[in-house]
Amino acid sequence: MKELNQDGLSRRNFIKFAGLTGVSVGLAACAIEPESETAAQPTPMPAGEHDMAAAPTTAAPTVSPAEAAAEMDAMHEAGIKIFVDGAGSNPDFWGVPLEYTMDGDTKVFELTCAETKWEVEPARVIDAMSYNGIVPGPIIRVTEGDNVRVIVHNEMNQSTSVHWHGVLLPNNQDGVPYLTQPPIRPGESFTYEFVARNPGSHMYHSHHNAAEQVTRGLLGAFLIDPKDPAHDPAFDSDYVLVLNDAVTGFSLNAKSFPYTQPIIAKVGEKVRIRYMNEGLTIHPMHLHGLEQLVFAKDGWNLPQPYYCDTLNIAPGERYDVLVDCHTPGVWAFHCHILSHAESAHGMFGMVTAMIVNE
Ligand SMILES: [Cu+2]
Repeated sequence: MKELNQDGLSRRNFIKFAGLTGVSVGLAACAIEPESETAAQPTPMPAGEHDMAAAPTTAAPTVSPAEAAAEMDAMHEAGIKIFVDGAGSNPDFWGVPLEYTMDGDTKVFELTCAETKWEVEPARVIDAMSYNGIVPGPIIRVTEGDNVRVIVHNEMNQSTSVHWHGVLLPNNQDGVPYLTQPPIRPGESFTYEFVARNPGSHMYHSHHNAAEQVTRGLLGAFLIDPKDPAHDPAFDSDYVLVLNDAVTGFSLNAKSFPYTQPIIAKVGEKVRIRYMNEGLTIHPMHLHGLEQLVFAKDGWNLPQPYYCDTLNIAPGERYDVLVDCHTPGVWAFHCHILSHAESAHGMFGMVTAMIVNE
């Protein structure tokens, strides 16, 4: 009997993954290659199939409502256990800084675009496009007033370009093929150069076949620190949270719950979170138990910061928030379009937590 239940569980887990990637396909139907693993999945699972009590199989004996409820609970619990056990195990989740060299007074960065595999979660490895082999790409961080040079190498089978989203720069550095530059063809390199004028949380991403290239992973954070630290409110820790969907599925920093990482803080700390939406749809990010002070939009500090618990982040938008960790506990933190975060099989996708320790 026990063995049959375990079989049933793994079968349903398989259905879960198929169903989730099916949702992604719905969002990105025009953006992905028919032969990709994601596209090969069926259409979204009908709502009724999420209902454990309504999902008998010919091989399994009849499951009582009580057994079905217990099985659903067990799947939820199993996901939470993976998340809690994995807390702190993947510091790279929060971004890898891109090293630079100096050429005179210019900071020189290098990015290589390549087609790679990316594990959104162990059961789902996507055909990604990446900068320097990771999704999101490495964090480029400079200071207001810096001279910046970024050399981009294209090792992919498609042409590409890099757009510096939100950064004020000369038109010919804006990265839009045929509008401001030729595309960077396979095997070619292109050098961008500009002065980092406007401090704030910006992004860099492909601006060529972008619905495919960005949702497959050609994206990253471009942070310009202000010359005067008093420009921003004081904070103890600083996190970039990239929202994505379509090819990566509903993901935070290109990982899906329970393989996301929690923010871990101490009571009294002030945590800065930089939201960036690189997906194709809006994501309202909801933090339990702690208010979010929104102090910047698209890199521009707000004249009147405001508090909220749920912050709508549209594609292309960035928001900077400050969280005062005044109450200890494990606070759920997730997209509040519930189908991006939870099913009868447990939480998935755009879910993490903020752990505030005493
Ligand atoms: Cu969402």
